[in-house]
Amino acid sequence: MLLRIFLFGSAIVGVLVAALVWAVITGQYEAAQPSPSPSVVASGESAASSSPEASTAESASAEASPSAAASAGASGEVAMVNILNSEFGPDLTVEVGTTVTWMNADGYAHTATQGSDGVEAPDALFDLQLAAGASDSYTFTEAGTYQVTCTLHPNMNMTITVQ
Ligand SMILES: [Cu+2]
Repeated sequence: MLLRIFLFGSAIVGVLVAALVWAVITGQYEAAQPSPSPSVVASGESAASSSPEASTAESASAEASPSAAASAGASGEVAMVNILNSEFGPDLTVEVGTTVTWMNADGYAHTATQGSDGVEAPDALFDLQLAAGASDSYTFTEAGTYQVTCTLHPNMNMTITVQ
């Protein structure tokens, strides 16, 4: 009996995770859609943006697009960090007020935590728990240099410069 309950629960969790992953993927795809010219080149970019690495560049270059600005709220810009193969990817330089979203494209958990070498800073402003396929955001409201690490993988580090 307990085993049956456990199996049933596992199935429900599996469906929920699949739905979440799908929602994230679809959301990203739509966000990347408003391309100025639907030419052959643009459709090529859209196809490429379905790959996790390309979506980082797409989001970074899409800061002038209306939908990207709208999702950030009041005058804030947005930036995306795509976590893949236990790497944050390139360091970022953003404007004050930018909302940075970390998207975990790996099949296992990460964190995006203010700190370095897997250690959370004593006064950390953010400690985002990112399950497989999950994303979460932090809005940088003050200029400065922010070290970001994953408390589960100490070799995962990046720097965000806010100016
Ligand atoms: Cu990690």
